[in-house]
Amino acid sequence: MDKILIIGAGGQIGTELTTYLRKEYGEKNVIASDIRATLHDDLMESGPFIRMDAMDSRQVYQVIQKEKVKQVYFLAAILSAVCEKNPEMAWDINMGTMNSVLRVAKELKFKMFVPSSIGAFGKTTPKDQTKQETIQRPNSIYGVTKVAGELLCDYYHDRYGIDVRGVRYPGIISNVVPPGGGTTDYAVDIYHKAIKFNKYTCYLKEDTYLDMMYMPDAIKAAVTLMEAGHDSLRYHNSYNVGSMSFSPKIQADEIKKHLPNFKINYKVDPVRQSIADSWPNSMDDSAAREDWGWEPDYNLESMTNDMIKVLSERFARRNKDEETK
Ligand code: AKB
Repeated sequence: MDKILIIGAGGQIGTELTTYLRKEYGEKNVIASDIRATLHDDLMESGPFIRMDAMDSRQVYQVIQKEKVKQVYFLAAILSAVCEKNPEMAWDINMGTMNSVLRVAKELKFKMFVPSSIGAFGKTTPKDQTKQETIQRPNSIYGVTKVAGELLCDYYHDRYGIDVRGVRYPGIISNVVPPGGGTTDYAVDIYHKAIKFNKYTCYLKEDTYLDMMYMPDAIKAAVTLMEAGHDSLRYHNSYNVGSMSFSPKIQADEIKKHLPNFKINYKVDPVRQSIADSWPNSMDDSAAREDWGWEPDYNLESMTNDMIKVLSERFARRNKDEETK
């Protein structure tokens, strides 16, 4: 079995992907790494962990060579809203870490997964059923790093033969680790606030459509693409993948089917609204479906059923634990 390294294992995708891959490929074969000194107890206890600064290519080289790693899931990145607060840091971290790991890939020749995002599109991109190949002139610094990252991965593939693959993720919704600092984070927070308080104040306008995906599908996309035959891939990296597209109002209406007293109101944050307005309403993912059999399992209805069930049970358990303390 190939050894797998997850870079950024403590993040929103990394946490669940590490757990999934350890179950699938064996705990010892999946090494979690992060710049943080320690991760959630479950991850620390279920398999190996290495503290690593992905900006430091010497350190990355040493870990990958010593552990004989053959596959890397590269998930270190700062999300769009935080990027906008400090564009210089956004460039340094998002590009610096990717550049450092790609350089090591050139020497040690491992296979890589590097995600891009709907953030790689911009105001001049056609908004509905956005094509795989289309205008990419993003207006946010996050988007600039995403397009530059896509191109850099293409370059390493074409010039050095590195098998680097990736998808353009929509906003990702998870019930395990909350996202940090994205434009699409409202779509997660809304479930927490609906269950706890029966109300939510949204920072995007009610009719702002965005592409979204439930975490089990996000993991499925990464793993299915990594397992696909190399020759069936036309694009290698930056495949559009979609599963659902909705606005805050539509999501709130779906939540009301479970919590009829739920109320949503709106207090628009101009920075995140402007980023959301520049992103697609929905992506055409036919290339991913044709080349490697992409097919999501969840839509808004099934995701909402699951989110409300899982979170309600968790909050009830916590309340009970508090009472018995
Ligand atoms: C963000 O909102 O920044 C991310 C993304 C869509 O890439 N969730």
